[in-house]
Amino acid sequence: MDQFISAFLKGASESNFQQLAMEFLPQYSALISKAGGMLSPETLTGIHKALQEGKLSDVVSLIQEAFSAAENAALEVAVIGQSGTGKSSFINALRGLSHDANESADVGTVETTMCKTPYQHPKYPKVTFWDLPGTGTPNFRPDTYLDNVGFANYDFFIIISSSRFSLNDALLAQKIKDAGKKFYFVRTKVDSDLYNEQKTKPTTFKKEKVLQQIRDYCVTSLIKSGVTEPQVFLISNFDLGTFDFPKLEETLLKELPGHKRHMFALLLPNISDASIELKKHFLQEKICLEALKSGAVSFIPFMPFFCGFNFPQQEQCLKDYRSYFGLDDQSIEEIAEKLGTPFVDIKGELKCLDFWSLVKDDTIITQAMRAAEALCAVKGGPESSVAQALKVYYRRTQFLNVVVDDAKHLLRKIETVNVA
Ligand SMILES: Nc1nc2c(ncn2[C@@H]2O[C@H](COP(=O)(O)OP(=O)(O)O)[C@@H](O)[C@H]2O)c(=O)[nH]1
Ligand SMILES: [Mg+2]
Repeated sequence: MDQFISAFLKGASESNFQQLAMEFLPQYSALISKAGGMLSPETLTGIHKALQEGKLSDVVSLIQEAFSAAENAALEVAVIGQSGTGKSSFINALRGLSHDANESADVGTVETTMCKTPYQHPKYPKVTFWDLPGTGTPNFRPDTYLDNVGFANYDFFIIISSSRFSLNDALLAQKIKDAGKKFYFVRTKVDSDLYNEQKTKPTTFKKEKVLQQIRDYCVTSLIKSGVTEPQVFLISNFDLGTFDFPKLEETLLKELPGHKRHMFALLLPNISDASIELKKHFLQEKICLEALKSGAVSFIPFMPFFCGFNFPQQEQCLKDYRSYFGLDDQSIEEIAEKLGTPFVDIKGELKCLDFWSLVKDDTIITQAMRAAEALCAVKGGPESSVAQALKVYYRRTQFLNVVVDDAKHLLRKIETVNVA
């Protein structure tokens, strides 16, 4: 069991609240991903104080409020750049859509208007990517552009270029900064820069050197245009797993508020083992906080007994995890088509699709009972209620591990086919 949970349950069963309060922040820091977690600094302070005062009902409501905030969080992402720089491709990649999918943004069409277009995330309707064209058109005015597109509505701005950043890009960045918003420079198409360099200078070609040159060139031109310490992320929309996209993900996650961070982490594409692990971290955090919440309920006198996790709820939980990792039926069908492998063959390789064989595994029950006995027997705590909470914790963890293993397995398969 996670140290975070066992320390909490042990402390609560012994009513050792000072100890619990002291351990809470370091335990939580060890639990969350390096990009941060879902609890805001205010919530953490609140939980710490509630523990110090032994007010478990406050702990329960603070965690519940954090869950609701994360569930209801909306995210509006602005993607700015000239026509042809790869905005639509970038938006499609972040929405997990191939360019030929029905709902995808048109790629390769020359943009002649200044109209902004919203693209909803197919699985997270509260997340919208805004395609903001027009920065390269003669009508573009940096001083009025942000007002015209309603800058206050966006959480952050991605400024895209596929060659060098223009003076207009730098002016926009300054305006975004003045408006108290965050911006990130993204230099697309580095795959074709590398390809061209290798073709023209086959004997002296060095990948890292070319990438450094592109980065230096972008940074220098932005500094000349007045941007202080610009950070530029080099990416290929055709290969998000390489270059700086993972670093961009991590930076965006770190700089978002906690409740938005959780949702953004879940919608990121599963492009590498590292991104699958990152997502796993966020879900593990939620599982632990759920267990902590139900565990706390067990120790509140006269609180309604925590009532389980029935099969439909378990099935839904597994379904949600599958969806986060792109293992829902529709995604598997699309992958099967891409790989040219029959759907049933791929299904046969994935353990997460067989709900009943997973729930038949009763080692989870045994584990939960043993853990509850060990934790509560000391002071004769409310053992059965804690056992329930732990059963849910173990079941969710089991589902998560199986889904993560399957996601990695499928990724390996896709990579093998791409290399061949
Ligand atoms: N090689 C390469 N081509 C890209 C990349 N991103 C976009 N493209 C291509 O660049 C063209 C313009 O892309 P699009 O997404 O329509 O750009 P937009 O006009 O800014 O929306 C299309 O032909 C894309 O396939 C990339 O990272 N690498
Ligand atoms: Mg476009």
